Amino acid sequence: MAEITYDELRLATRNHGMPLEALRWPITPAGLHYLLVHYDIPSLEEHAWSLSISGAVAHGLELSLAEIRARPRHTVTTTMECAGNGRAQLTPRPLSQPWLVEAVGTAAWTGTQLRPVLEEAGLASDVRELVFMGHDRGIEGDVDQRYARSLPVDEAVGDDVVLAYEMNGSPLPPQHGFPLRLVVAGWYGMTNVKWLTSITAVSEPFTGYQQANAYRLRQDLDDPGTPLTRMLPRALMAPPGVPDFLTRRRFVPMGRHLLEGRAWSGWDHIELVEVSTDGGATWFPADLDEQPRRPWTWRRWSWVWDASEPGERVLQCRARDAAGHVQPVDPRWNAQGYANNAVQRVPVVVLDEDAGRDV
Ligand SMILES: Nc1nc2c(c(=O)[nH]1)N[C@H]1C(S)=C(S)[C@@H](COP(=O)(O)O)O[C@H]1N2
Ligand SMILES: [Mo]
Repeated sequence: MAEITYDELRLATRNHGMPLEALRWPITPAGLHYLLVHYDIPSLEEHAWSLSISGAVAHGLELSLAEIRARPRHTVTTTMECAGNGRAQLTPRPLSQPWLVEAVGTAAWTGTQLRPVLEEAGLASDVRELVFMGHDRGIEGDVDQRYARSLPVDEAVGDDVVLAYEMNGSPLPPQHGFPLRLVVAGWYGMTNVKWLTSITAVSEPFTGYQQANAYRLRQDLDDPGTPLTRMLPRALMAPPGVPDFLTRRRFVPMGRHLLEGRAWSGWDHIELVEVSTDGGATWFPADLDEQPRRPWTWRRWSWVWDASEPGERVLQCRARDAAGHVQPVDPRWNAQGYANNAVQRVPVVVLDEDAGRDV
């Protein structure tokens, strides 16, 4: 891999991935959940904040946090993954937050469903999209902007679209969107607008930067491309054994090892996870735990590996969802480095402990 730039390093130290050993938890503790913040984390105070719902609606609404909390509670447990996850493994590497595979986490988001709020506001019959705007402001692609994304109406009224004020049972931490964020279960991370301050009903497609320039699959920047929506399937493994501090290369003793991890897709439930211990020449179906109630909550898999010979191995895992999406072995390149769900590779050294080194 070409050396990362200073700008990428600075982004990588502000934002962080989920350490892969956290795949062992069904719900990712807040501090281990990945984090992606385009600009600065705003310091918002509950009493000085409100959510406005306006645009092509019969009744504009202005809701305080107390009013939102007084509405019926709804929790969605969803795996959330940044659309740029896997970007750093593309060649040439699109310059942005240089994710390897760790830009993921699963949290229980509690708030109130968006649909009844929209019903109360009364959407005009020609409304096509809802625009969700965050409080955070910055400059990107020479455009001074507040972070904003839109959703088509038929997606916005889905059961698992929530105005969330809690993460894993506690108020949202500042970095994850305090006091309120949008959560659209199953969609790539960028959809889940943090520090939400306004929702605007519009009858024309929204052309803001994060919609029309970013988060599109395209081969070059002149190509309008197609917008990213739901997460493609991915299986990840909690790397076995112990790591070397600097290289993160893994060391395991000879013998049997439980390989385990989780797999998810925003399209449908995971129906197959396969494991390879010989660099992809042969694949074995893993055991799958029960799929959680919703397809977009990751599903645990496990498989016992008998490491019978010393030497170097490459462990891999790959998932297929019930909609037929699979993971490619080699990354598929696109200009901004999105949706790279190529198969994870975990190099491991199997040690013959009788021959010396003890782990
Ligand atoms: N207001 C706002 N919302 C945002 C972002 C942001 O920078 N500002 N980043 C988006 C992106 S790209 C991702 S991947 C997710 C990350 O959510 P998390 O940091 O809670 O994991 O938030 C999304 N929502
Ligand atoms: Mo993201």
